[in-house]
Amino acid sequence: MSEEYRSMWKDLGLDLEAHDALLAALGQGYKDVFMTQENRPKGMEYFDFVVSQVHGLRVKELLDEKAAGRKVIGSFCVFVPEEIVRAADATLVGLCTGADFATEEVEKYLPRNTCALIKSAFGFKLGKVCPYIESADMIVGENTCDGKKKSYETLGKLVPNLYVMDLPQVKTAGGRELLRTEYLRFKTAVEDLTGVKIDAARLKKGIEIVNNKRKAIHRLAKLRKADPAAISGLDALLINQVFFYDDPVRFTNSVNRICDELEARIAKSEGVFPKGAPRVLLSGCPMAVPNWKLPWIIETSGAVIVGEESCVGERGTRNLTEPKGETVDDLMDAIVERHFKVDCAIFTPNPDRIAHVKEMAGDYKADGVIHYSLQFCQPYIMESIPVEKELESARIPTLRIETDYGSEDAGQLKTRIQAFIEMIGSK
Ligand code: BJ8
Repeated sequence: MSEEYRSMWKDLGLDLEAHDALLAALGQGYKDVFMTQENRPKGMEYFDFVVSQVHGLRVKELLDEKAAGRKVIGSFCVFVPEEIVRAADATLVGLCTGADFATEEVEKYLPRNTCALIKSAFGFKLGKVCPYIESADMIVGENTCDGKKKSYETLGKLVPNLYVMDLPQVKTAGGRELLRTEYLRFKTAVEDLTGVKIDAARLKKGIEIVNNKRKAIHRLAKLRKADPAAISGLDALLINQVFFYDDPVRFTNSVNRICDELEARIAKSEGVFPKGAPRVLLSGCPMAVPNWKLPWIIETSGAVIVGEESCVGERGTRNLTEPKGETVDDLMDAIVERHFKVDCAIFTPNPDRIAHVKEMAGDYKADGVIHYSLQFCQPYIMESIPVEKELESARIPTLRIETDYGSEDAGQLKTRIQAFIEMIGSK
């Protein structure tokens, strides 16, 4: 990395030595997982570049935006409405939560049996290795699972600019009203931060930009129904991960470009896996960069992942915000309506998610479903049992996995997954 970037990281207060070690590990992990795949679509070069520049050029772009008077907002959850952030000419970035870092230090603040995703957010902050958390003008936490909401009480003492959004846990009229109240409060907070008054025209523009990004992802998802698969699940997951931090318009164009290429591949029956390879749907907790362990094990065991029922995947992107109405009130209602459909496991009861997993398994012609929960994630671990029951009653084989970000269980996971793939492949 250039001297320019090193001084940028220094100015942000990063620990350069720790940061070098993180980048080296990330680079090596990326090479091992992504560069060993064969016949990748050419359009993946763009996403490879974005990942290689995740702490470089992209951070510089954000700092340039800040220098021009725009604001950067960091978030940990798909309930934070990007439409509102864009409407104020600000940029929303997903904060790093996909790798262990500074674990010893983290466990001085959080119990050991906290999920890896929450620990990771703390590790990047405490280890001083995340340029996004350091450059954000506002960090949004949300009251979702117990782990996250209690951890924000502590995170608020470590970062000066934490804003906590309350969220409903039931899909009732009262739940919807709470979401609406909180989105209006968030809109005011974003206006105060940016000094931009959000009017209907700005909201419409914000909705359009974010919807276009989601539509491009829908196009990609549809192309994954092909057999042979034109793109690996790993590469498709990577695109879904980049969704959270790339420039939205550039991202949309890049996804559409790779979709053109995939359409041409499908027309020629060209695939990255042989026709008839076992097809797996992944369902469960979100997988943030660089959490690629499980998909890598699955795809190096001969199966192709054809979809992700996850917030880094279809749960996060499947619904569009209908740009209905001409007033700020109408458009805010549309944003509430859209996000109220997100079927995160923090909701109780949560029948929509179970129905969606089943629907996706059918749509993507999955031979089996692998349900992935992070250890200590009560909402998804609890929900994995009714998900499995429902799928098994529909004769869809299901494997429940609980894991973390470490590599210690990789051998054991490989054995279980290979057996599962063999079973679904022989059906
Ligand atoms: S809308 S899934 S992004 S909350 S893995 S921290 S649930 S203990 S991430 Fe999520 Fe928003 Fe829901 Fe999606 Fe808690 Fe589980 Fe950890 Fe989790």
